[in-house]
Amino acid sequence: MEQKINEFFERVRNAKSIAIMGHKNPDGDSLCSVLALAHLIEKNFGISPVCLYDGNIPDALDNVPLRSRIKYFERVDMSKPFDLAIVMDYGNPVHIGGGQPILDKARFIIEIDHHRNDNNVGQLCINDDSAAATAIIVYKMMRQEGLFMDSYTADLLTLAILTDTGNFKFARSGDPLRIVADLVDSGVNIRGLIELMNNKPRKAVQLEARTAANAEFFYHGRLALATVCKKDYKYLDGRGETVLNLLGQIQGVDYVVLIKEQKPEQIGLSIRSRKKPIDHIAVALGGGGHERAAGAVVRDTLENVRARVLELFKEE
Ligand SMILES: [Mn+2]
Repeated sequence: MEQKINEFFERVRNAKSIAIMGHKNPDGDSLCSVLALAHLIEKNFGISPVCLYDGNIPDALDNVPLRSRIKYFERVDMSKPFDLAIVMDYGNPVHIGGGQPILDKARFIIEIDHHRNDNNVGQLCINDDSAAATAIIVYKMMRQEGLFMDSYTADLLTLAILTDTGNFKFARSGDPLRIVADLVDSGVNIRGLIELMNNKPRKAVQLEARTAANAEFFYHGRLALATVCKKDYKYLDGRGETVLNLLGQIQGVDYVVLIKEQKPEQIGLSIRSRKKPIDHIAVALGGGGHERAAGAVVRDTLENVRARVLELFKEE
């Protein structure tokens, strides 16, 4: 790892153009890790990376520091290849989305990720699936290299760790807490950052509440299944984490699945487990993720996907 990080900074020093992107439909870790790394590179190496995204950025992330420096991928000049393309937090090549042509042309590709992934796209991979967020890897890279960190970087790294660990709930080691403790000592205000993200449209929160209220329960109440249909999907802000959290608080519920009809015959799934790993279920549906928080996108009808989910959970 140490050597890979050295190689990373060597390549950054020699690059004249850098593009950084996260996964499609960015979440807090994806967006903030991209911005934190770009800002670190700019402040420490004097080169300003282009930050790219594809899909929708949730309104809850509108107030993230430096949010305005991230560009929609279609607005980037594709005529010249980038010396370095850095993909972060992407998990699976399908999540690169519209950024793929940039990778195809780039002179060198680096990935920085904390998802389990056997299908790497990077020529240099700084991956650690024991890290609770991609931002944890960025923090370690920053410290190893002895980089200067300002309050933007500290806020962005904290936001990324808070969102991906569900405010530390999913921490599997002391790392996220130790790192955020260090960031707080350097001036980060956790409460202020959480308040920054309370920025969802009213319709989004109302939809989340309604979706949770209409959930169905299977297998003696161990599986909670909630559905967002096509006409409501446009109001959903992000993945529907609030729905997953609410249903996961119910006595006896071990698994929560949120089914989202993104388009006719394009169904997004978010799967959470309070006990056993369930990432194999996401993999069986063509997706992936973490042991207890995974997802997939399936090209099929809502009814068929729902039936497959119920079938897969029969064994659990
Ligand atoms: Mn992440």
